[in-house]
Formats: sequence, C-alpha cells, structure tokens
Amino acid sequence: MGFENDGEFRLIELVQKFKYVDNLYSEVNNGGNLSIPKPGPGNYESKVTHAVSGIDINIQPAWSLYDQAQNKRSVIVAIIDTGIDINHQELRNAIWTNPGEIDGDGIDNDGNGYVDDIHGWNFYSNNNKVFSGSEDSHGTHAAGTISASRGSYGIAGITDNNYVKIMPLKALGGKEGVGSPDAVIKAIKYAEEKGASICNLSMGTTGYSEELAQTMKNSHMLFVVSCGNGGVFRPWL
Ligand SMILES: [Ca+2]
Ligand SMILES: [Ca+2]
Repeated sequence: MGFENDGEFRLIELVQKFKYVDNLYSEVNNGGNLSIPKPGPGNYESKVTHAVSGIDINIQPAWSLYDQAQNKRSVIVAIIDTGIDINHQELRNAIWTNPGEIDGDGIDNDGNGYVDDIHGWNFYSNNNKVFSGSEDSHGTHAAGTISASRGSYGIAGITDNNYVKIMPLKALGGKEGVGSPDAVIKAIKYAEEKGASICNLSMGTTGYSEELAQTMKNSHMLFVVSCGNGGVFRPWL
C-alpha cells in the first residue's frame, strides 16, 4: 500500500496481535510454527481504509528518472534480520556474492573470520546458512520490499536489483524472530567490512544497548530502522 495510494487501500489486520519481548525481535508468533500467524479465517480481518490520495512514495517518477540515468552506481544493502530466501525467484538476482570467498571449500578465503560466507552470514546460528525456512519469512519480506525484481511475477521492490544488492545477515531466528544485541553488532561490523553502505534494521527492542548504539554511531553506513511499531514510548529515543 506504500507504493501507490489512490485514496483507499485494503488493510489486512492480524487478529493475533504482536506482543513485546525483552530482546530484539522482528515479529512474534504466539504458538504456531511460522513466524507469522498461519492463514485462516480466524486469523485475519480485512477492511477498507480511506486515505488522502497521493500520499505515497511516488515511486513511478523515481523509476523513470533512475532508468534514464547514464551512470548507475552499485550499492550493497545489508539486511540484518531473520534470514532471507536467497533462491526465491524474485530475489535471486538481488543477492550479494562475496567476491573474496570460494564457496564450499571449508576455507576462510578472504580472511574475515567467517568460513564460506559466500552470501553473507548467519550470526544467529554462527554458520553460513542464511535461509532456514519458514522462520526466515520476515527477512525475505524486507528483501522483497527493497529489491524484488521488477517486471517479474508478483511484487516489485523499490530498487533496481541489477545495481542494488542485498547482503543477507541473519541475526534473528527461532519461531519468534528474536536475537541478541551481540549478534546484531557483529552483523553491523561484518556489513561495514564487506562494503555495505546501507544497513536495514527492521526490528525493535524494549531494551537499550550502549554497545549497539555506539556501533551504529561509529559506522559510516546509513541505517534504516523501524520506528513506532507497537507504539511504545522510550524516553531515550
Ligand atoms: Ca570469509
Ligand atoms: Ca571458502
């Protein structure tokens, strides 16, 4: 609904509400096996919401300008989240590949401390598996919003994934999409060292980590973070 607002949109509301946890989280499931509630007649409510037409990100003119541009620069966007389905047909062309790493040889070829990190790293489980199935739906969703292929089937991301590549860094996991500040800090440092210039953090926390705050402050990357999910007020923000 953010791409084009023509005055009304259908809002799908989850009946099963989010809850707060004492750690970083993406979204919370109250007992099912998926990180979003299972589809079913009792799980969703649908209603039409009226809005002011044109209040959207106005993406079509931006695409036109971008497509006309002669010199497009390559940009790496690190997504620190749950994992990402890197083989999804909408995302295959969008996934960053580590140019200094040889896949599957059991050797840390680029010497960054991570073995076979060919498409990012899993800081939740400390391995190179950046997609573990249904628990990684949230990160896959975020990647799609940023860089799903245009002109393919299904949705379109806001960027041209011929130039904008996604670096999958899994720091949240399990059925509740929870992770530690330490995992996020390590992922931020990884992203910076491997050339990301934008870092997406679609997550929230009810706690404060001075080390995480300083890591972000000392980074040269642009951080895009979620804000206001759940409406909790924190005075330090
Ligand atoms: Ca490596
Ligand atoms: Ca290797």
